[in-house]
Amino acid sequence: MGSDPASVAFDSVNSAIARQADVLIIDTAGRLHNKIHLMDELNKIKRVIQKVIPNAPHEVLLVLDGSTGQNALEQAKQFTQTTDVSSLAITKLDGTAKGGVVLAIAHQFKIPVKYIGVGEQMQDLQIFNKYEFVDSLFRLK
Ligand SMILES: Nc1nc2c(ncn2[C@@H]2O[C@H](COP(=O)(O)OP(=O)(O)OP(=O)(O)O)[C@@H](O)[C@H]2O)c(=O)[nH]1
Ligand SMILES: [Mg+2]
Repeated sequence: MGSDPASVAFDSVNSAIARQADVLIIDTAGRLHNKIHLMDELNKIKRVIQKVIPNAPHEVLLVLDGSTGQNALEQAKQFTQTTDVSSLAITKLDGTAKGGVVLAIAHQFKIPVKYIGVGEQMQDLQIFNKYEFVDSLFRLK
């Protein structure tokens, strides 16, 4: 709390290497796409990580709230402009919105959707399966 996010990321990478960890997940919290300095900070985090591991980060997962419709699209647009997003997770597809936003985002950004969120429990974060997803869109109640 209160320290520079990039230096936290730097320490995390070094610590992961020291502990011989296989995976390090860096979760950048509360980053609104309309706060330019927070977006720029993402690139600083990336540069700092690359001082230790030149080809890192190996994956950049953008998590979007699917219940916000157009706003999710706008966020995807802003984030992909400033950051090399490699995959998407789209959450809150358990509400009344049937998740058509997934189609719009996948179509517009050509970035694979890896996970979907359909509730608040751990098992509700699911690996995205395009066939099951299309089926669920047309499933009659
Ligand atoms: N119904 C529903 N709730 C969800 C889903 N995914 C997350 N939530 C809830 O949404 C709230 C916010 O989730 P977080 O994971 O804290 O969101 P975040 O994107 O990490 O937020 P920041 O770290 O502040 O940027 C929590 O109460 C979650 O339980 C989902 O797929 N469906
Ligand atoms: Mg968070």
